[in-house]
Amino acid sequence: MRPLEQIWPAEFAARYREEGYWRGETFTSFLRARAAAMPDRLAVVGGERRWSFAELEARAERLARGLLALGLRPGDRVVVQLPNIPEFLSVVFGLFRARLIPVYALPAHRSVEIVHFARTAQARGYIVADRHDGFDYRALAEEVRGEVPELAHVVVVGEAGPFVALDALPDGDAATLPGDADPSEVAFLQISGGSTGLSKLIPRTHDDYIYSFRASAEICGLDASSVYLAALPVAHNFPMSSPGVFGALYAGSRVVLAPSPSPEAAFPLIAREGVTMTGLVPPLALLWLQAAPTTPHDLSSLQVLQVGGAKFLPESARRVRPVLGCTLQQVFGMAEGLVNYTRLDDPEEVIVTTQGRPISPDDEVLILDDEGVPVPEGEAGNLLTRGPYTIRAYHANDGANARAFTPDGFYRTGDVVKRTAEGYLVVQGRAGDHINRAGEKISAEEIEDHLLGHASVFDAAVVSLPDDFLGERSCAFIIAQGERPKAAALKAWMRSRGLADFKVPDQIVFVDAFETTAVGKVSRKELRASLRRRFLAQMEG
Ligand code: OOB
Repeated sequence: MRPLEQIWPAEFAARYREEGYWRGETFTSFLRARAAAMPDRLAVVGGERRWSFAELEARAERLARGLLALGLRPGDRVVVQLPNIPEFLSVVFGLFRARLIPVYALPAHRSVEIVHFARTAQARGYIVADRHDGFDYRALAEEVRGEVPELAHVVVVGEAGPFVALDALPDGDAATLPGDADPSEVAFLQISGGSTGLSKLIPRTHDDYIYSFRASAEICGLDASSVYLAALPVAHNFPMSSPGVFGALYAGSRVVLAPSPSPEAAFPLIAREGVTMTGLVPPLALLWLQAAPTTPHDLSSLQVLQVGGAKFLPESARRVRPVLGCTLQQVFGMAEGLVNYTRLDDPEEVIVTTQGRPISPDDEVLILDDEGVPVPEGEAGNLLTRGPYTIRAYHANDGANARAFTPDGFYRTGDVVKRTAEGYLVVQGRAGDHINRAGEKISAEEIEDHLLGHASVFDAAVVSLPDDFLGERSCAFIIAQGERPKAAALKAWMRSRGLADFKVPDQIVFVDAFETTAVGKVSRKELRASLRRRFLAQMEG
């Protein structure tokens, strides 16, 4: 396997530095600077804990020493699977301090996903919470370690069981701490939405990622008086860096971590902490719009509500200002890089009808037809992009790299967009076959592969169907062999395989056969499209 790298050609790297996008900062250097400049200012609030910038830095430093004393070595990959608790931040800053490389897993991931991340990243460590949302991550860690013995060190926030407690890490020696990272080094691996097959690993450098959240914090108007609520799981790129918890800390703002994005959990926190900004996926924004008019909690501190991860329809977008009394900001981004924002002072019509424009003047955007020719202004086409914070390659995945990147380094996003005369993007849909279920991306292919592992499944095709609440839900069309299994039993079987819950098909439809053409089997893509079309036509009929 190649070493962890993310290489921009020299002339691009030189330009990005010259333009001042890449400033040579690292996660460790920026936290150190904030802790020195504003040691006592409150940085992180979660549960009963309230940590200042100085305390966050001191905790990160202690963890860095402890993790090295445990036997991890700079450069090792460590899968981090933590919910929205303050330790998420002390742990990742601790990893950065020790030059360990976090691999961010979502709390919803289960053994199938974690084993895949651990193997692909060749991870040696795994950091989990003891329990969260009724699930025991120590049991998951035992299962994963059964399959990936190289995962030598499991560290648990809370009751450790058979593993090492975060609070009981050995006392390492400060002299063992490495010097600060080279800012052009890969700082962590993020998880791709998984457009085809299993999730890919996205290597992001200090230079490129810090630029993306520093510029995001500016666009979003964050400063030391701002209070950012992380409502979505912080391991996701949106609440992590758009501007997310990192952009907020960079700007000297306070980060408040919500245990859940539900109105019941988030509204009291908004009132208590004076939250000024937060980000949601569309289905949650709808729930908030429904709950806000009758809530006893004072939401008047909220100035900006960001919505992104999936398309927010204009009818819903229009309700944000009247109902919540704050500005809507649409966010269209991807873990691979490019992030677009509507600007806070844009006309309301632009805010409700577009998904914003790129962060950087050096974000290059191409909108091409299927032959690779630019479409006329205002028409829909495939979005490709290249720029100072968009990756040039996935980690150790030549096949995906050949498909996802052009020879001159543009990333094929798979999204179909239009561009307005003012340069704002309007998302129309996408070319690929993934399901965007409330912002969680599900690869049709990955789910089909699992279904084919069931003895009673002869063939399966997974498609997205429109859903009033989720935006899209997943539907598996299945040809059974032998007796048709019960849909509920099939779903339970999928879960028992160790697949994240959000990937289990919402709906299962048994069919006798799939279409074939005279030349044999149609492509999976056409098959999915035609099953979807016929099913929707039947529903309407
Ligand atoms: C965010 O990142 P990912 O990596 O989970 O998913 C990226 C994909 C995009 O390619 C697009 O298909 C879809 O999610 N998407 C949207 C959208 N925002 C993301 N589709 C329509 N409208 C939007 N506003 O989802 C992500 C990363 C950073 C910031 C925000 C979202």
